[in-house]
Amino acid sequence: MHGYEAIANALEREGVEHMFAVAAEDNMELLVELNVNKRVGIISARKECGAAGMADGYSRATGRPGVCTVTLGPGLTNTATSLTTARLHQSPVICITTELSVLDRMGFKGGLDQRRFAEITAGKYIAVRHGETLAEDIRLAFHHVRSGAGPVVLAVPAEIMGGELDMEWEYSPATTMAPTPQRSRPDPEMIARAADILRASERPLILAGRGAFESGAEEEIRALAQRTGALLATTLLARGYLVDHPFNVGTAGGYASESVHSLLAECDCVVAVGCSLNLRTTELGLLFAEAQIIHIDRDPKRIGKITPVSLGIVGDARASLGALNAELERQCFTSKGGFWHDEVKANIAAARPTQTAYAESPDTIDPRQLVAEMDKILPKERIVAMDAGHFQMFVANTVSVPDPSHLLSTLDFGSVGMGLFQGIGAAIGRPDRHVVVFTGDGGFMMTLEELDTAVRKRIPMTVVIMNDNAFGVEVHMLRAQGKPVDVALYDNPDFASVARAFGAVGLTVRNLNDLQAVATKVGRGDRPVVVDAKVNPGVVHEVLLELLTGNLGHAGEDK
Ligand SMILES: Cc1ncc(C[n+]2csc(CCOP(=O)(O)OP(=O)(O)O)c2C)c(N)n1
Ligand SMILES: [Mg+2]
Repeated sequence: MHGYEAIANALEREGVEHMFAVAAEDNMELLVELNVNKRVGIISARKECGAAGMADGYSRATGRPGVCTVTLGPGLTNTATSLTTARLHQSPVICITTELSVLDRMGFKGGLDQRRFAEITAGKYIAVRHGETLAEDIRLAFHHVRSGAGPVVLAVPAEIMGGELDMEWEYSPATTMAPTPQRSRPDPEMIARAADILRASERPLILAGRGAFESGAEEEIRALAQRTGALLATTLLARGYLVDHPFNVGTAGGYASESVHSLLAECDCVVAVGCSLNLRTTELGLLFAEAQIIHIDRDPKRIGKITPVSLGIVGDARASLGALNAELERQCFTSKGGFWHDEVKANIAAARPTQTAYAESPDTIDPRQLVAEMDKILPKERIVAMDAGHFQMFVANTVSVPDPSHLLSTLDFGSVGMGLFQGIGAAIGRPDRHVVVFTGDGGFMMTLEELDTAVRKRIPMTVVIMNDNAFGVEVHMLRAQGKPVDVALYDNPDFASVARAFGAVGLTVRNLNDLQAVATKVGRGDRPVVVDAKVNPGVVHEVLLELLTGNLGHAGEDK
């Protein structure tokens, strides 16, 4: 048996259904074997950063390992930004590459210390040592990513990949080694201290992040809010969580409306659960500066990492909140009502649908109006992938998702250009969902080669380019500094024509009328729909304005 046949067998046994790839002389036999004999779908990307980014999007959308393969050396270096993004999100991504024998290393494709490269990007490098350890090394790679430790580069020496294995091949999947996932229970001492803080609080807030959603803590959050009269808020990544709760004010931080913002600023205690308490949520730490913060997370390294807290509780969100509820019950605690008053409820309800006065212009659409209209047009069962840029703030304000697991934010590494890759990967993993990618014109131009992959794979996704003919963030920053903005201005090609040349549907939007054509195309057919939305470059998001002027404490629009 050849090494590539053994690897294909292992991947099949691990349940891999799709392989994101850029073929080269060192991995092509593996790809053929997977495709022909194992019926694993091969998603051939145009460039390695795309393949790795798609594997990341696939894993985010499905929760399963996303596997990609690239050639050694330059193929691997091309994955740098995608693997770093995956590491910062702790995505279960396995990137399979090869290694040259020691003698070859100085020559063709050899000028890279792959271990060092992989350790600073993906975080982990597993080099297969011998044919005899191949099974163990592959199993270790799957065990690593399934344990939540983030991505790994698995490097197979070229002579093992292409050579004959001198042994019986047997593979048992990594899942057989892993313990059943367990909930980590909090220390009762810490729970008692949290109860003390909550008893002394008059206006508590429960701030729920993606971790709370993933741990299934909804019932416990509702019960704790009822018991303490707490206000509820979520992080941006937990968008879509607890939306029907009358005391949920929506996204905390800069995206909150003025009235909601004042409510948040009144809190004297924050139970932050399953969230990072990043600077956007806390408005550079100013929003909850006076409050006692209880931070609950199963990973002790995340507690208090960005924002100082009064008490850290290491534990699963659901188990910890359950214990906190039980402790307050044991103490027969009844709150004085906290935020749970009709007036607050009415304020929250009134703050929700903000009627925005949109900027009028003959050739462009207000970005807020565009996102609001797209929110109505897009199928409800959607996955939203947001690229990074000024435009993303409008998307974050308004676009809705069925629950937090349907929102892919690529901001982990702050890189522009991950949105299209992750959207394609998500669409491959979740064909039952409509994927929409929101990107800027700058981000699209950095990544448009993968539009070809979406067309080739007949993915009926939607790509909305919020086109201001600029690196908008830089333009607004330069302008705020009184400097010329030319370095950040770009004349773009006609994206609708570009899309059609790729074989996608291409549409241009300058006004509400143009959106009617979009509504007739989205979610139909077997091709991507690319919307070149000419957005009004004069509309600057309030969160960006705050950052530029340093005038924090003011609010954005909507929720
Ligand atoms: C890979 C990468 N390059 C550059 C940047 C710096 N940067 C941040 S936002 C931005 C503008 C991107 O332009 P566009 O996609 O058109 O979005 P806009 O801000 O115009 O809405 C740039 C270049 C970055 N974050 N990542
Ligand atoms: Mg732009």
